[in-house]
Amino acid sequence: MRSNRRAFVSKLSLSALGLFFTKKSNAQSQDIVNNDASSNKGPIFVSTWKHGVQANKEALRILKEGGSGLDAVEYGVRIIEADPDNTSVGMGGLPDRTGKVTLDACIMGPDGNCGAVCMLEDIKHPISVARMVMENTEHVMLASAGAREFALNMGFKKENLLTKKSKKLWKEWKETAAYKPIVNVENHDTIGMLAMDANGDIFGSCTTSGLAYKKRGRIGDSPIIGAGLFIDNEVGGAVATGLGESIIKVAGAAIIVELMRHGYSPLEACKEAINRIKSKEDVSNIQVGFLAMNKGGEVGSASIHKGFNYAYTINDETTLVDSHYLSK
Ligand code: SD4
Repeated sequence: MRSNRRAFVSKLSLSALGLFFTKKSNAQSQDIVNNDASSNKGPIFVSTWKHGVQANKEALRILKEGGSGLDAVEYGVRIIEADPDNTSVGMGGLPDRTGKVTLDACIMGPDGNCGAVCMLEDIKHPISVARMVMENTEHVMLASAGAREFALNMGFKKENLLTKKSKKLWKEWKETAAYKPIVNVENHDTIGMLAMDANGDIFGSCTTSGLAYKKRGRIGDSPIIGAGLFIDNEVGGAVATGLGESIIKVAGAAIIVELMRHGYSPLEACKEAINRIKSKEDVSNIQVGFLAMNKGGEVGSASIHKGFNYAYTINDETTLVDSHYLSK
């Protein structure tokens, strides 16, 4: 059940926090508990992996310029979708085994509204298409050719997403064509973002090209509300990264929010979700990372293996925080 191991960081000084998390390489990350009364509302941003630093900064900029929380989580991750050097999100994402880049994304707001696209081809910004599904259709998710047609009708441009680099990597892969989801940072770096605005409302987004060299038609957790992302504005939000099949099997993001509703801290909830995966399958070659934020602005994360990290932005400062991990 719940442990009381919490690092209370009062008057949160982000530079100090950076030190706290990077000083000891073996140190396990704890919940970030925000005791600063003036800032237990937002803006607070967290996003998965190192590229989250750039995404959070953009999200903060959008919010400061008068954008909504939804604009912030959309435009924050668009920066990563547009980066051709990033091989697991948007343009430049590694293709499926037939050489096609297929993108998955979803977005969710504090009113419980959400939108998603999966297996979207030729469109660089699936997160914006997901938002349009939410705002301009009576549906939650559009897939494949239908999603593409919808995007083109909404004015998105058709683009080739397979870059020289990703094509070369795919061709190299084809020489052996061995498919094995490997545990390493390079192979798993979906961007999932959670934001709390100045009203304390919570928003989330998640976007990915999915697993490299996946079977054609395969969809992971990232576009699935409740697996890759879930928000309940009374409780908090959670996002996931890593092997989607394992995340879907435990309804990862939804279960974390539900655990927080029942009093778990974000860290405890993420750890419990990881433990559920561990109780179901051999995780020696699987990486999953969860990241959560509650209504108090507290943040926590847990992964199966060492190596997962996330960007944390509060009071205009951004820190890269190493996740708690559960394998020895
Ligand atoms: C998927 N969860 O498609 C995604 C992959 C991922 O970091 O997170 N990569 O299963």
